[in-house]
Amino acid sequence: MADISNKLFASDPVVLPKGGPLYLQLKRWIEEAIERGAVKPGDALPSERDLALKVDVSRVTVRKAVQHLVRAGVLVQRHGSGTFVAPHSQRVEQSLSQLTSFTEDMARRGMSVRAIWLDRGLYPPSPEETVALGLSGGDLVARIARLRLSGDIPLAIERASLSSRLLPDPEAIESSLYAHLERSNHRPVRAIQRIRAASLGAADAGLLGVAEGAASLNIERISYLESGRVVEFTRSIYRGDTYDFVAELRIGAASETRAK
Ligand code: 16G
Repeated sequence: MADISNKLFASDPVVLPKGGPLYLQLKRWIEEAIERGAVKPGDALPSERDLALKVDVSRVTVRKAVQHLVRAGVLVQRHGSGTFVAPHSQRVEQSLSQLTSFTEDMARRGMSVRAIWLDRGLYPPSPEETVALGLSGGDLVARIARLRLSGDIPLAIERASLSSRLLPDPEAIESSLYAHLERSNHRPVRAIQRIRAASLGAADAGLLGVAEGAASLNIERISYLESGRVVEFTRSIYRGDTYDFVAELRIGAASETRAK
């Protein structure tokens, strides 16, 4: 692993960004060095003593700055071998404002996708499916259940229910449900999602390759056609250790008026 002393101290003497207590200035200086790529994930930080000497601050100040960065996940400490710039996050970020499919989400990140089919077929609907999909007596429901993976890494379990009128032949889906629906002009244009934290039972944990009781994000998506008709009622279980759901928030019209 590379020692970053030379890259870090290229500009001699070190000039810390101004403002706030000294340990925060040092913390920002280290963050900036990481942001501009002067130091890379996996690089070793100089020892506390060397940093204190070079930057001309006390070792207590260095320790405090480093502790804050470790807590923030920017640096990692390995017992006996030192402090390192943390590896890039392996977590997947998904926007909460775009109605996209799993296949599209992964393609955008250059990740390959595949699915292991757990079930697909036509069934008499459960009461919950009848209500969610607005089915009438005698209607059948198309159920598709998949373990979704990128390469060999299982990311989510998805169980989708659709009216058999919109998906009469679940066997015909090749890999993407949304691509299949698009072909028959039934791709949803709007959806409501409900997300809650849960812990995995033995069977789902086994499928996702994590320990029983590990954290998951359980998402229920009900999506609609332009006409307001429900297309899918899908329950997805995402591994809690691989997904970050990201939402962009904007100031509301009422608060904007107040702020003026
Ligand atoms: C996403 C949707 C899921 C939809 C699927 C279609 C969430 C939480 N869920 O995973 O409701 O059925 O995409 O993906 O985002 P596909 O077109 O790749 O089969």
